[in-house]
Amino acid sequence: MKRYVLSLVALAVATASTPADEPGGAKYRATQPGPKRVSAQPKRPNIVFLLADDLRWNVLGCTGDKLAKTPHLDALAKRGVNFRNAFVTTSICAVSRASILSGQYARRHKINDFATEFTPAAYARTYPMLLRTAGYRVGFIGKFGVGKMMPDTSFDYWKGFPGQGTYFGKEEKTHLTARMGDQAIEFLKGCKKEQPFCLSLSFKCPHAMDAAKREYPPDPRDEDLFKDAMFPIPQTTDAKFFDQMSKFVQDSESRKRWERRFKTPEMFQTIVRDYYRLVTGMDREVGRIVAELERLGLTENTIIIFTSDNG
Ligand SMILES: [Ca+2]
Repeated sequence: MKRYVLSLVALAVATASTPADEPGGAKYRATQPGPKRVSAQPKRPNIVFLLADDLRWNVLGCTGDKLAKTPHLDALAKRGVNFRNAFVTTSICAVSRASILSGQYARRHKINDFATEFTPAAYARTYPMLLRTAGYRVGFIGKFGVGKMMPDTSFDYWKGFPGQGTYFGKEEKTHLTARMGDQAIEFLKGCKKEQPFCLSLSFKCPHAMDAAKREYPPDPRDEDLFKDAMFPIPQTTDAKFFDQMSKFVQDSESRKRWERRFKTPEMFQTIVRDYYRLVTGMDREVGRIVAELERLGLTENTIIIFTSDNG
């Protein structure tokens, strides 16, 4: 999916500016007749880029899950394009996010851990910075996910944070996902009709609070969802598959997490119900953002992209 996503963004940038000394620019047109222009400047699209964290591909209604409650994402998929044959090239947070921001595979951007930063030159070529250079108002909300130094001053609107974030702060009663929705609406309200914008919103949801007592705490409004649902246990949970794996896989971090989350059928149901509640909470905020775009009369010229860093 990411390659398609970044293609769209690159198209927006290409539309935004044509240097005068390149073919197609002013000097070239002065000596060559060229094609007739229909209008001086096509209206540049706004972009809302929504990124989930650790969202499995198949836990949305629009990707075939009959138990999921994701009406707003399903509606987006219905009126948009659902890329059904898309792949994350490097399925871990920071590396995947660096690919999304830069449009490059890991072997080229060379960010292969959680501490490495973009070089200043590479950061200037990320999609938000290219759009900003092209005149866009750029906003970032949520988990930045690449390096530890936050590029807060390079955005017109910044509500990003380093690390993983927490669903509930010490004093904070509102769920993080809902707070991010509030921030997105604040950003949209601050936009002006004459300036295109790009909002990047990176949910924490539905990432775990690793090793917390409750690892996937939902919005209190969603506590009652899925209470009676029984989620199907994957066939590959059977020990005969695990026994066939090599020792380094059997001893891996994944197995430790499986032990504390999925070891018994009861643990599996408890964790998966919370995970689906978190996804529904995220869906609610997507719905609020789309409703705000509609209220502002911006839906006709805004590209909304929804994807995940890894599953
Ligand atoms: Ca992730």
